Amino acid sequence: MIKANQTETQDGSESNADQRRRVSLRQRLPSYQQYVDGILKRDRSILAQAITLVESSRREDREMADRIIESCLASTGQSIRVGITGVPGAGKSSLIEALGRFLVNDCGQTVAVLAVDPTSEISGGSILGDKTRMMSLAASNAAFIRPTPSRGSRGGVAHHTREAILLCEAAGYRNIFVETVGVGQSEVAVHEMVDFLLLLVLAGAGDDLQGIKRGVMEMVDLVAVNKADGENLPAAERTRAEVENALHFFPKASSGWAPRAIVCSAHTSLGIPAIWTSILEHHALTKANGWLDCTRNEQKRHWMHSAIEQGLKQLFNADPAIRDRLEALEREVIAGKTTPLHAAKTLLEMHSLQDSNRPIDPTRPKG
Ligand SMILES: Nc1nc2c(ncn2[C@@H]2O[C@H](COP(=O)(O)OP(=O)(O)OP(=O)(O)O)[C@@H](O)[C@H]2O)c(=O)[nH]1
Ligand SMILES: [Mg+2]
Repeated sequence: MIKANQTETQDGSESNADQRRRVSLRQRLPSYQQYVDGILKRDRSILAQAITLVESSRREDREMADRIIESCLASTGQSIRVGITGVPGAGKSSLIEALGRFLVNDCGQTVAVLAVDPTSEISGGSILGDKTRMMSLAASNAAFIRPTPSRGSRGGVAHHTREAILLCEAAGYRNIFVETVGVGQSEVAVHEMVDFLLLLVLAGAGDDLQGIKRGVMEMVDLVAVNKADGENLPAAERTRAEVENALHFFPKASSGWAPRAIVCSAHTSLGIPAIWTSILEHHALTKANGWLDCTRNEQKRHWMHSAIEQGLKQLFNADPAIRDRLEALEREVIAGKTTPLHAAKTLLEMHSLQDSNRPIDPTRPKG
């Protein structure tokens, strides 16, 4: 696509000046080796640029991102990965900042924060709000904050964030926090990439657990009743007791960990050390009993399968013959002339038939 500040020649091709500008812009970008060296040396600016490559939909960027991640793989896996979920406004960002400050300032730890915010769906970029809120944490070299566009889909969150986690680990960040949008499927997506899931709730949540689905309660390792400060404290304590009661009704997790409920305040830092203690105890337990390795292996397997599914879906949707036929079949389904299942089968058969007739690309590496 030709951008607004580019000129187009009469035949629609890029002008020489534009080509030179684009090449010079590319030349200013780090080389593959500079990316890898920069990440391993914890150059935060290079790390941020590498995550931008991961998020890019351009083919060249994706290829570069894949090469970088492959080269960094040996330096990954050493962190504690924590997902933080909860309804909008529960205080997830504020709590991550308080926890991050505690870890960096009081425990000498390193922290990377990958936040996912629904507002970025509209702007298509990063969210400033969270970053501003997390500013005091972001000032430290021991911390890296990266609000990531969610792209409005579970897939978007999952693939980019997983890769961003690996890059942050290669940069030596030993604690990775992933903030979810707290709605729909995002908890499931985050649960599939972290070791520990922290659910933030607010006072009063005990009544109906704020509509939190049973499935989510089964995944959490710790429930923290946030905003337990000022006159809110007694209500938060009551909610904590109710949540703890509710947790007893869930079957014991296969990790051997018994989920807990505590009160906390991102504003007064009440409960922050207790949250950290829980995370460390969970890590020690699951490392010792083999659950951590087992889960991470399972997560990698799942990641591979979901990438295959996504890739197949992209191939299918990009097929012009399918696109044409799809609309006609949609109309037939709506008019009751055929069933949805039959229409789907017709399209899938069309696609697989085309695939088997497609010549094998000899330029692609074998094996
Ligand atoms: N009193 C009190 N207010 C808090 C606390 N934590 C967060 N808040 C306030 O709650 C509001 C929402 O906080 P955020 O940290 O943005 O919440 P969030 O869950 O990240 O919100 P989204 O990302 O929009 O879902 C802000 O106005 C915070 O100042 C707390 O511990 N006590
Ligand atoms: Mg937030």
